Amino acid sequence: MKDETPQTVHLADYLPPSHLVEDVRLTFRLAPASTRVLSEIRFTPNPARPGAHDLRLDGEALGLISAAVDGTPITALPDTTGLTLPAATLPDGPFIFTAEVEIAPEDNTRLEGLYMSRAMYCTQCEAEGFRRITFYPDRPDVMAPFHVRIESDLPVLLSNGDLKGEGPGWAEWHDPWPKPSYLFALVAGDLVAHSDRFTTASGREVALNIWVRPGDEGKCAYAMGALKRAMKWDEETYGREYDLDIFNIVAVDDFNMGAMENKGLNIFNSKYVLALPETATDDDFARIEAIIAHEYFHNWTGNRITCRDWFQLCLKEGLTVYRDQSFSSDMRSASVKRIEDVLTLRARQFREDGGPLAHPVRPDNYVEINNFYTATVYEKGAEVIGMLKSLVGEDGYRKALDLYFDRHDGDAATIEDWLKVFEDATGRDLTQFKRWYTDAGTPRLTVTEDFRDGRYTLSFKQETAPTPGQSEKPPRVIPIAVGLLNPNGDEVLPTQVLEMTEAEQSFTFEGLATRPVPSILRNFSAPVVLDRASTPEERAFLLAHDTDPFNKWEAGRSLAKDVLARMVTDGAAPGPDYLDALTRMARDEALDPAFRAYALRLPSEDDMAQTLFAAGRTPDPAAIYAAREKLALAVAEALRPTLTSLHETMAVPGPYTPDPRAAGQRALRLQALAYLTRLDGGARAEKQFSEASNMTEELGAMAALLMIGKGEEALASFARRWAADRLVMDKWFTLQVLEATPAALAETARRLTEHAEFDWKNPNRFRAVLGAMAANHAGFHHASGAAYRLLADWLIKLDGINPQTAARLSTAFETWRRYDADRQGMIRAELARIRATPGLSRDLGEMTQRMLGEG
Ligand code: B3K
Ligand code: ZN
Repeated sequence: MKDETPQTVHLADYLPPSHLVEDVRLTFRLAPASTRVLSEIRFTPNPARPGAHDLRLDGEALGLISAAVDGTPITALPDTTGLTLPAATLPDGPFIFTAEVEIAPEDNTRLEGLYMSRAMYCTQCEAEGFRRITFYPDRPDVMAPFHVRIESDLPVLLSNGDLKGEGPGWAEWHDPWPKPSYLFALVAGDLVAHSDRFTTASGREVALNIWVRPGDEGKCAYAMGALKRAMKWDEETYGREYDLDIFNIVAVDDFNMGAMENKGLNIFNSKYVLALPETATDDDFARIEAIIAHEYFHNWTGNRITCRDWFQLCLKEGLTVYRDQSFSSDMRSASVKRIEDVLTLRARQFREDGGPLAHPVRPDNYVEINNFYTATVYEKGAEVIGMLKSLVGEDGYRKALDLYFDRHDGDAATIEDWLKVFEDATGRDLTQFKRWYTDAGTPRLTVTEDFRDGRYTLSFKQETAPTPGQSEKPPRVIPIAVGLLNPNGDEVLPTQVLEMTEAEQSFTFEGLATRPVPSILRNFSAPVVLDRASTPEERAFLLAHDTDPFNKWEAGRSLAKDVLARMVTDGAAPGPDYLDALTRMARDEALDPAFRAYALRLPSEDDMAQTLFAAGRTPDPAAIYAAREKLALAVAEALRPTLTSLHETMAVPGPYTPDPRAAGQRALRLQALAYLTRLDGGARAEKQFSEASNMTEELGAMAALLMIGKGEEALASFARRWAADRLVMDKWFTLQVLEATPAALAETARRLTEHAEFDWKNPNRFRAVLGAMAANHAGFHHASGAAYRLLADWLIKLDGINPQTAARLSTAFETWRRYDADRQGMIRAELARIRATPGLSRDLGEMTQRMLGEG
């Protein structure tokens, strides 16, 4: 379907709704090609908008059968985006709007609104999918209680809230909590439940169900455990209890993203629910725990308090990511979790912030809001809350959050409301802090130092490069956590948070006997790029002695980056500082194995490209690849005895459990295996592959074999074993693409798109091949441009059926300005080709326009 000429929506144009909704009744008569939706909506004029106003109802791709106001049929006709009821035709006071529409869920390939996934009906309404179900003021600041009746012969019929009645062919649900339409959900299918119970702190009994296809009910125990841990954690940590008698989760195979927090009826991509030791990796288990928690936490941060408009998206997303990160760090190792979160932040958000798609945590304009569910809104949004907490302290944070829940329960709130509760609860002025929400770009923090007469001075300078639409970048308040170490390794100053508010600012520490070694930006206290000249000896010293686990890891990381950067330039072999430091760290049994695994991992190629570009160089993907391969081999050779012993000692005895301790050991063992496979021709990996009793080790061994080009047999046996499991087969597709050599990548990906099991309409499978292709840095940026062309071909094809997923994957091109003129020319040409496609969606249209820098 063609979209109309796209309109830009501006935050500055916000107006409260003309009418409020007091109550909604919906009846669904489900049929794949012709579902009837009957609605009865009680409207009342909004006192916040005095005077008589037209009522605009959103509605897209709806077949209008009939509509009436207080029983009188309306004469207005819908246009392509909705229906306007002229003020003159509306009563002065409350009235009831009724309508009957017809929709075709089986033809809905966009996976927005009501659609079908393998014979099951399900919905996705955030952000603006409800308007594809019926006519409604589809905006988050219109909140109402919903009554829903579902008529269908399917055995399981679900909607939000509590079940009010059911019989053969029907079920009725009532959600007493007023909610915006984006939180509406409906599911109907032949499903079975994995059930449990939870008793809340105040004694409410909650029935918990995870609904899946018959045959999958044995794969839900981990997700259920995670849900119960999340419910308890939110009571203990934020004082938030669940507020309905039933909590349902449904796993769906065709889903555009990870999961959705619909009130009382969360809908999940099955990938983030189903897990058994033999089908899911340790990383999968960790992600399931995090996403189950994330969606559950939205019940308070998102549902009970929602967003006034979509510009405020970070109000619920940044906060909820912050909450799920804190939950995971309480459940697991906090320091390892922090390393993982920063790796993601740099890989996705810094990348976004440094290119044409840079936007503030709270954007002020959009064409298609689905394009703003970004790493900036989510991950940087979470970092901003972490900074706020370190500025106001633990107690201040708790007081502010209590006030937020008290003051805004039931509201559709804004970032101004959010900051105001912090100001009121702590007395702190947050005017300058607000820039973190309104200004895009990653500040670069340059550090210089001076030591004389026992006085040690750290001087900082902050600079943020211009971003699209924002040329001025006034200084922000930056919390810089600093500790000082003596040259003998003792800490002379434990962590202290310096508050930088000026463009340039110095901080002095008195009474030091010797020049200290600073540990700056501990625990990554602000999302900035730290620029400080340092010697390899000093980095090795911090890797050995820093008491802050994050900075300890960071020291090893920057050491590796320095080594790699030199190797890229002059092919130099890695120096002994790095290899010795790495050996000592790998052998240090006082360190968590998961930490050691991360410290042994080399910086990714994309990370190196980002780093070189930020340092004013043009990254050469082929040179980065070659240098990284060479470094990996050098590490393998230099650490061979250590790695051999780690591969043996880190084997976890007994049956598989997904706990963080065992997972950390497996991660370290697999890291050792990956290096050793470069030396032993694959002997260990083959053995491990054939003996593996869990997916983590099976997949890790297969990856090692593919890496040295010896994976054919493993691939074949893996495919035989897992042919019937879609989620496991996604991994089979992905791994071949990720491990393809740069020259073979495009052809490997193309061949896989012709595989009988390549279902391009399933987002998981599409991403498993084309998303993975973009993640293979040297292959994607191969000088032939073949991968660029292949991706563009597929985006154009997918855009016609699923614009949201196409637009999301187009971000593979967002880094184009980093590279040389030839690559820039090729990518620009692909973006222009996409842009010129007739009937291009608003989603992909906006993305290509922004990436091309057309405004
Ligand atoms: N709120 C949903 C995301 C909806 C995305 C719409 N394009 C999941 C989440 O963040 O929890
Ligand atoms: Zn969320």
